[in-house]
Amino acid sequence: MKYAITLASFRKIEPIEDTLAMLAKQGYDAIEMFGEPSEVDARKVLDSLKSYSLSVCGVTGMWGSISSDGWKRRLLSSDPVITQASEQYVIDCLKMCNILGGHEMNVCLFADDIQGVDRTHRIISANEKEHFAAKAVPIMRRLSRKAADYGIQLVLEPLNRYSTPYCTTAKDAISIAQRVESLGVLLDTFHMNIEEDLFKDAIQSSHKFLRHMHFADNNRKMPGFAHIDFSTILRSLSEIGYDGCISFEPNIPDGNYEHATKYGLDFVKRIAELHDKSTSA
Ligand code: LER
Ligand code: MN
Repeated sequence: MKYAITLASFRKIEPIEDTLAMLAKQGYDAIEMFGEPSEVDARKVLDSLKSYSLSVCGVTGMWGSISSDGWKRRLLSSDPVITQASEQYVIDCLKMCNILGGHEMNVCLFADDIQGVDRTHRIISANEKEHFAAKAVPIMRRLSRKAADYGIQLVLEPLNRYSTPYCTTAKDAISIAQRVESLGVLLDTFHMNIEEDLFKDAIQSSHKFLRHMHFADNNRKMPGFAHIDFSTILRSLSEIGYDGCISFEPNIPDGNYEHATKYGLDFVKRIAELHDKSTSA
């Protein structure tokens, strides 16, 4: 298993080089570069990565409110200027990913803001979901082909309803991935905890498409700091023979991440090793 972490989590804390030095010391294998190509000097980062023997698994798309420009990134907007800019955004990220030697980029589906919905229990009907899924298919086909030119696979990530309601479950993502050649799925434990019935079922049903995992606890802290059952998740991943990255995606509200990133990584590694021992015994 390869253990990675999203650099977006550290973006506001310190220069990238300092984060890389710490993560390498703590035992991470790889990073996910944040998808802000105009802010990243990819060749400089590549030099630092080499000196710390860290690799890049891919790029985290900065969709939605995680970035000040996120609102512009709406692949399902009804405004063609916005959709074209959003597709160009993915292409710019693919170019950066390619320079960094990464092989994946996540896509999350946003459309225009829905007026008049209950923002607390935001859900859309199955018919509306299918309408947006059908709209997503040709876009994802175009972008997946472009990604393949760079040796990169796009992975569709369901988010939770409070972020965007168009693709919120493994089932939603699979329904699109089945219609797009070479599109994979990324499952994120934080979002799954809100939207899925069972972690185990969501993982098992995704086995043909699952290429990447984001790990965070139910409060977006590192695993082991709240109450998601990572043992069940890791057992389910082992049962489907998952061999992709486990990439941590924590929120780090203050600069003191050293204990959390080390504790969370060791916590997950310990559980994974226990499962490995019990399956090989
Ligand atoms: C956002 O909540 C998220 O999970 C990210 O992976 C989006 O790129
Ligand atoms: Mn995620």
